[in-house]
Amino acid sequence: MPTLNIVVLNKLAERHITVIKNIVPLCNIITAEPEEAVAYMPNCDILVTWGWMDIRPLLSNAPNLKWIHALSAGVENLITPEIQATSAILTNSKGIHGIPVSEHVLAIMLAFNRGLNFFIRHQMTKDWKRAHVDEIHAKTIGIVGLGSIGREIAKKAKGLGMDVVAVKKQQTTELFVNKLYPPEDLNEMLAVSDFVVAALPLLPETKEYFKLEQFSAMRKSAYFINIARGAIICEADLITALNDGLIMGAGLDVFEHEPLGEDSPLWTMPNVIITPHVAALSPMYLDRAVKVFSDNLGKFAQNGEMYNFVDKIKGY
Ligand code: OXD
Repeated sequence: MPTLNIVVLNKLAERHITVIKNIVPLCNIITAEPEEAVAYMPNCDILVTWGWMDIRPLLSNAPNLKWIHALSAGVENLITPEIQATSAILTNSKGIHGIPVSEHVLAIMLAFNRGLNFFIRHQMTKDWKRAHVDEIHAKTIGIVGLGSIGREIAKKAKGLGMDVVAVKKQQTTELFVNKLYPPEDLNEMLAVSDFVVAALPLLPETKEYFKLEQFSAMRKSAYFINIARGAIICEADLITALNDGLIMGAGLDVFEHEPLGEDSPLWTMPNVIITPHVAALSPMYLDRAVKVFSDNLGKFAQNGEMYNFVDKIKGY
């Protein structure tokens, strides 16, 4: 096997290099910013990037490129005609997000129920104001999309005494879910949920999956949480739902346009918690992502069966 040239568009710690070299000792690993990476592309066999990066400028002089790997689960900026035209395979890091994203969802649910969105705002003005606080115990969480993230959310919610319902295409047996609904019964599930969590991948068929009809089907006392992708919802309809009191509040980590524009009314709504697309982040993120990459690298080097393939046309 000739030496593999791997270009990584992210800094790596020494321990990450060691993990990769333990799997495939015969490799050169170059970490570079996208602008510097151009110089390394003529010899590059494998490009490790993020799904939100625009790598098109790197492709024009990359005759040996065989594999593009995303350190993220999302690959939205990698599904382009330029990348589709290459013979390189595409993989992602799906499967490593369950722990941080589920903790993020719990943090948002607890924050709303214990009034933190209200209390933190009043702390700024030293205002001793009490407000209604509640328990999440025995509340119902409705999870839309039961992949590895949805399942981890279900497990943790169940552990906190919540009733868990979910929407899923295949009616599988799920250890932590009380009731599964088929996609056509989405609105029925929304009507029984105190918290609705969107954990769906963004695909052509899940674009604007949540519109005014879905927000109207939710309870007026319910909270909507989006840790998937902004385009899963119609943001204008969510704003209407919040303004008209169709739902109680929203916890949003992802937006139609990121960063969220300064003029978005969502910023100043007291019943909205905004986080800047950080739900999956954790000090452990890169360790886990490098493990996925290096496991797959071992298979690539041995012509074994790789995993986490992304169809470059379909986008998933
Ligand atoms: C991802 C994310 O796609 O964190 O990995 O959103």
